[in-house]
Amino acid sequence: MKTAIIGLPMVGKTSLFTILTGVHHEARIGSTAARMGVAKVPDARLEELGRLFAPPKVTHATVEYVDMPAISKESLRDPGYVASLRVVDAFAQVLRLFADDTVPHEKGSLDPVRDLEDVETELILSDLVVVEKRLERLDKDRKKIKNPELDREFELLEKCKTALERDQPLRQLEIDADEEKRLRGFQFLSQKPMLYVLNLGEAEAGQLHEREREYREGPLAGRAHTAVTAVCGKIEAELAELPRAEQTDYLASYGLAESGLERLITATYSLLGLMSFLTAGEDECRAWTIPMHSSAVKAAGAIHSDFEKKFIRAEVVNWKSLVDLGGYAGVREKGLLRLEGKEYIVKDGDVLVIRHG
Ligand SMILES: Nc1nc2c(ncn2[C@@H]2O[C@H](COP(=O)(O)OP(=O)(O)O)[C@@H](O)[C@H]2O)c(=O)[nH]1
Ligand SMILES: [Mg+2]
Repeated sequence: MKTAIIGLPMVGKTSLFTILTGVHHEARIGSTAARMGVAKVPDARLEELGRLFAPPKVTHATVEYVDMPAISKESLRDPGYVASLRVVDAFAQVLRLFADDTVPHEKGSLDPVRDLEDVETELILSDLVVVEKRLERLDKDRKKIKNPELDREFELLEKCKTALERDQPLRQLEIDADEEKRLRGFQFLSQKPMLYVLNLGEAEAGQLHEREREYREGPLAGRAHTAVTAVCGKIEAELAELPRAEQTDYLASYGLAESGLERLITATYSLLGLMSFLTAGEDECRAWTIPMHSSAVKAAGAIHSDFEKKFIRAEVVNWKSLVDLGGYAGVREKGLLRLEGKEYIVKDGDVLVIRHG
């Protein structure tokens, strides 16, 4: 699962990417290369299970981030740049709210809603080119051969075209599962789920949650398949340099209770429709990523394809019960370790033991 960090120049994309993934790279101005890094999904449940079982390995779920050079008309004309955007599952768009005279803003003033509309327009125009080309092709083909499949695709793309011409991103289009499937191959940019990341200045750090709510309920409300989160890039960067023991105090000095990065990663994870289940034992405690509403047999497959093929049963217990009762013997005694079959829908925070042939 990949999320591209996108936005205008000088809004803090690369800074955020570096703090999220710990990947440093020298700035290559004008380069259109996308750069990849991996972030651990913070998980307090996993940490507690790790304390209980004390295994040599505690393995977090991960999300992949791609640091993209700024979005512009020019960059979107570069096929390599567009290809890097197409393959991701979601976008995190950094919106600049921090003021800093030493770092000029492309447009000369701070206006995050203007900025996001500008980026949206570029994504929409890029999709419109693809839609129009395909419609032309379909038009020719339909004159040669009668095929209801072609007609259906034509109608669907007409619907997309109408939306795009009205300046509406495709993620807002109401489509059914069949239409979703037909559109998937195009990897339209304006169809990707979007996380808006408000990058605040230090002075506003204490009002992080208020600002986030203000935008979520105000100008960013009612946009399908989007989410909003606020961070203070400068503070996060300084935080990343501090030993863990000092981090809480440092956050508190700005009136903050938790790191914004953890919320950013969690928001990405849920925007992508993902959740995690856990496995826990003396060898390893680990969080695994699966789509929400996955069955036990699919969860088994996330661990190993053989587990999916030779699945017999899953033993399931909530992580909290396991921690509170001090391990498997405790939950078994209380009858809290349940046997579930293939079709069981795994819940966030379930600990699974897969029985397989
Ligand atoms: N004051 C302040 N400066 C920032 C913040 N985030 C980034 N910058 C600065 O803005 C400049 C551009 O940052 P960068 O992350 O490279 O932006 P990008 O062009 O969007 O990738 C750098 O000089 C950063 O130090 C922030 O949250 N506050
Ligand atoms: Mg950058």
